[in-house]
Amino acid sequence: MQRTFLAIKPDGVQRALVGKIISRLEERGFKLVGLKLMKVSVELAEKHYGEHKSKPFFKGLVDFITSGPIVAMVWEGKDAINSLRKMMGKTNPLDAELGTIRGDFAIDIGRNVVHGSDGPESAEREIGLFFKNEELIEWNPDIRKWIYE
Ligand code: DAT
Ligand code: MG
Repeated sequence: MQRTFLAIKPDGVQRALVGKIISRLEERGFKLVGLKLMKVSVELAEKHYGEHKSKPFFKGLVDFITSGPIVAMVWEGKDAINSLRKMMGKTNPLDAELGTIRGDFAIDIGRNVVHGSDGPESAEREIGLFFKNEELIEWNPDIRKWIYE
């Protein structure tokens, strides 16, 4: 089992897509272990997007992610990091397949609705940036045996 960080960005919250996005992940069978609505500080945004510091879109990205509430989540399941990236679709929504979150709900790269960790190191780092240990809940979904062999 693997954990990954997924956030619904301010555009997704403003567009009332929170329920739909969470439903997709729940219905697939992934387990929610952390969830909160929060405003991201500039400091946290700059840390979170640190790898993009030198990019021309960095300031716009930080302005955007701090512009309104986000829904920060940790999801758990088999191959969760890769699987959720696939469910999100490509970074540029116009290249994202239909059936993915970005492919179904977004058009512009700067308004692509969701963030998801892109590997084990970033997942660990991002979960640690957004959640305290005690905010991550250990629980056993009763439905589990119908999802995993
Ligand atoms: P992803 O969010 O798919 O992991 P990323 O880490 O490369 O993509 O970039 C982080 C975010 O920055 C992305 O969701 C949207 C924005 N972004 C990336 N490339 C961009 C570009 N060329 N122009 C504008 N915004 C961009
Ligand atoms: Mg990324």
